[in-house]
Amino acid sequence: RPKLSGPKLLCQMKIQVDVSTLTSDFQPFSSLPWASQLPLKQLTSNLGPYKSCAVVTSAGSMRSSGLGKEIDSHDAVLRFNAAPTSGYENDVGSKTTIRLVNSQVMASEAHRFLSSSLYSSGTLVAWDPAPFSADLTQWFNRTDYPIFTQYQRYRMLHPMQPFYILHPRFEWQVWQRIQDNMAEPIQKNPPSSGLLGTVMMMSLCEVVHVYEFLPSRRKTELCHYYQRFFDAACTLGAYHPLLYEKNLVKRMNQGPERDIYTHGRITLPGFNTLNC
Ligand code: NCC
Repeated sequence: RPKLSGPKLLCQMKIQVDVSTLTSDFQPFSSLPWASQLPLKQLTSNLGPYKSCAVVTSAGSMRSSGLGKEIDSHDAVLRFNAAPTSGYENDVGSKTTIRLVNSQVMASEAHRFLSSSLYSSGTLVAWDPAPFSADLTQWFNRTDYPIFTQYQRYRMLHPMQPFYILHPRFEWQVWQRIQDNMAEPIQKNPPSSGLLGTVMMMSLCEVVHVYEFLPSRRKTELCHYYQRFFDAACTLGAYHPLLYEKNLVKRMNQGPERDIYTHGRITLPGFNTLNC
């Protein structure tokens, strides 16, 4: 299989991936009593467009980065799961425009998803590892974690906060982009929140800076910047095809190579700026 160049990969991503979210008119949800809790419109029609966006991974190498000011200077900032800003402002900034959470975080007692103030600012977006078919009814009957129960509960408690659920088709379309551009078969698990969020921001922003997805010179086995837990698998992947995701992002990077080493920074163009 020929290796596609960066611009070709970017165009594939733009054309073959549809950043869609669930709306209240989708079957099987439309016939359920809580359908009206789902947004009426797509995330991409309600949010943005933003000029510049920052995607802040939760990597341990964010620690002592001093990137906080730079991150906050973007028009929109995306964070993941339980990643805090309080106490880490100097390294990760304090602005949170969107938070992308996986269904495990929504469901596990430890994360106190329903009650912690960590989740209650900005726009929430959730996703769940769905069956490969991406069929909504099949998924609804067999979610990985109880994403819909938790969604309904959360919406009751925070009815005014915008809260989207990614369409399972999206995660598998991104997965397919990785697989089609790798020589070997990759594990059939969805991409990490990091890559899903990056592609989502490319559909909302003119330019996207991703921090510490490709580790800088601060690379460490510290899993998260906010926890004293060490595991190289956080950076290299186990369940998620993380190493392949990173390879793909490296090929799409339009910023200088040096930015990775010094700032852990990748520069990606928004889909709307691409002429494919
Ligand atoms: O760790 P996690 O991700 O919340 O990190 C968010 C994204 O940052 C990138 N990352 C993180 C750490 C690191 N050392 N290097 C990185 O590049 C990745 O792109 C990652 O997606 C997830 O993807 O949702 C994940 O969530 C955790 C966990 O569920 C939550 O943190 C809540 O505790 C998963 N860990 C486990 O299941 C144990 C992780 O595999 C992926």
